[in-house]
Amino acid sequence: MPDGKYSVQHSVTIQEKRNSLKYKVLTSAETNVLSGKTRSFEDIKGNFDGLSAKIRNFIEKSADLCKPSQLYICDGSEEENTQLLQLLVENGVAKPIDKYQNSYLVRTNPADTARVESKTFICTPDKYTSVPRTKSGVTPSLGNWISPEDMEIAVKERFTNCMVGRTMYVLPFSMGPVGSPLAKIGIQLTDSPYVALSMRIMTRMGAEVLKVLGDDDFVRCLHCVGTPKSGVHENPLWPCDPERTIILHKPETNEIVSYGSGYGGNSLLGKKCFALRIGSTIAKKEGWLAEHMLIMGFTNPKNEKMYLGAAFPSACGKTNLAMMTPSLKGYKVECVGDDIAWMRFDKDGILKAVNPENGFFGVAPGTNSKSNPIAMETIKKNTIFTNVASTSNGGVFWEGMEEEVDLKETTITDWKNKEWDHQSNAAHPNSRFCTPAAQCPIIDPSWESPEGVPISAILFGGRRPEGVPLVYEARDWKHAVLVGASMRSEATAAAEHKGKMIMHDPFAMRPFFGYNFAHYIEHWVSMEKEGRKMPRVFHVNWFRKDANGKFMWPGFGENTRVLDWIMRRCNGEDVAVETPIGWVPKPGSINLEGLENPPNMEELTKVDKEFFLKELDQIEKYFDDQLTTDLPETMKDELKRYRERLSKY
Ligand code: O2Y
Ligand code: MN
Repeated sequence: MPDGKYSVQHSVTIQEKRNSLKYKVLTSAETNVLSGKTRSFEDIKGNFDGLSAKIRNFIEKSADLCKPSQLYICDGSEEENTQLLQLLVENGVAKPIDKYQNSYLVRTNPADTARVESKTFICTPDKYTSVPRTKSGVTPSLGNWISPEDMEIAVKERFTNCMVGRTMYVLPFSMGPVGSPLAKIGIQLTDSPYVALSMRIMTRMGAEVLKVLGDDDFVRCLHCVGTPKSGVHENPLWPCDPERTIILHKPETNEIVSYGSGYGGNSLLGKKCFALRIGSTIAKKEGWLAEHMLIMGFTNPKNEKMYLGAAFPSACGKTNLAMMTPSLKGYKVECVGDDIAWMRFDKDGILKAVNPENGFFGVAPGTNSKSNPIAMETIKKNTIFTNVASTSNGGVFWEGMEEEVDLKETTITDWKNKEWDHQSNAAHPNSRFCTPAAQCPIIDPSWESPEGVPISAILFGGRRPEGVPLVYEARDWKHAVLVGASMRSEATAAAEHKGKMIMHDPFAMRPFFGYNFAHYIEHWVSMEKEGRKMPRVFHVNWFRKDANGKFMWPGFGENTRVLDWIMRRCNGEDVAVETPIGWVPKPGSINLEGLENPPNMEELTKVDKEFFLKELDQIEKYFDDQLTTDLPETMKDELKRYRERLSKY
């Protein structure tokens, strides 16, 4: 056997240990209610027969396929949480982080550390329901389609007997406050106790959800960490099957099936899979919006408060903005959510938003007492850390925490469980904290309001080192849709490209569309209706650089100054001038009081005709390549008007 590899036999031994622990702690004759039927699992924790017929049917069908040895119906209780954490610690999967109360570190298999976009599919009978028609020879970049037949083959091939010797956990969860008219319910079946614990943080999970669900339908989520074809687990503490990882979504039946990865977006199925991909398909059918947006409250010194949603691509600082500490006196930020917004116009025509999540699954590296002191406070208890480094005095460490940890006094164990060499990454760049939102010191008092919070403004943004002003406001709703559809941001193109490129990421949803992006544009356009108060829409760019590569805008808490300008626009103040790209700040209208090095506002608000003509060429080429004939007429008209405005400028 090669060094560091274990046979299935070995992992079964660990499984047996796991089982024996579970039996000791959990099995009770009263809860093991089998109604005379032979089931494919031998042992049940929880009241199976108390579940609705639809849930029992889902479990039985899945268990027939996966053949788990135990079934564990999670109730979401504190005791259950403690037992599962104990199981992970005793098995060596989780390590307590003594410095923080009830917090743990888990290290994954290094081959399973991020979402895998290339293995994520939407399944519909007709391909173009899922993805747009692309130009021949162009690599499609707006999602992957799979046929129902191929999905069935993929599922059978991977899931048959995949849970033999394992426990199938049943997780009833609500996306959105339990019982809210904006919330939706899912049931996830998984063989990962780590996923069960994380879902308890990221969603409202447990018995109360079952009560609200009654006999109604739900989103069916099936997840298995998998076993490689060879039967050999690289690391039995983190079983996975990277080669055969697949994440499937079937909007027609509201089904999500995920195999091979225990990590984040691949396994916490309430998040990207449900709240965005399946969510966006439900939203289209029902006439609302499921978006990759933070939601925040912003209050000025006059005690006027507004809520806004902001869509930035992954890794553009959404969590930092959602928890921003304002640099200006008298302003206040309160956080409703850091990643996803479900928004619906109410009967009075006001756009209301809920955060469907219950926790933050934030990127750890770069988070520190300067960039996000609120997040640093939030994670001090009840947090599961994944792939961060640990310190010899019982704490955690990652890149960006150099000032917070005495590196001379402590030794660091890196994310691969080796003594840190101070050369390579101590924490994986995609390492995470998974922490309850309710612990956030600036959580908004209305964050769990069942009807949601009223949205006055929507922000689109990205990392644009060149050309794009600090802030501008869209002219009207159709123009706003074009601004969202044209979003671009600097990002690492792909693992094989070292440099950064300006990538298209429309609405920050490129990896998360649940259906054809062209139809998504039409859906956004259709939101504007008589009697509705449309939110004002802005584009922001904190990331402009000067000729020396230095950021031109101070960012972080100083973004208060931009939010203040946005609020004044929403209040109808005359603080903007019209340009072909939209409304930019009038000279002197952004408050720069107290800034030691006043930024070059002329440059930061300038609209460079040549730059935007080139940008428009890029956008038209992108639409032409990626949407071809699917591009809606409204967008064609909008592009035409935009070119005319630019030509005359
Ligand atoms: O890599 C993953 O599995 C997580 S991705 C993620 C997690 C939290 C919030 N946003 C994202 C994202 O990629 O947008
Ligand atoms: Mn995200």
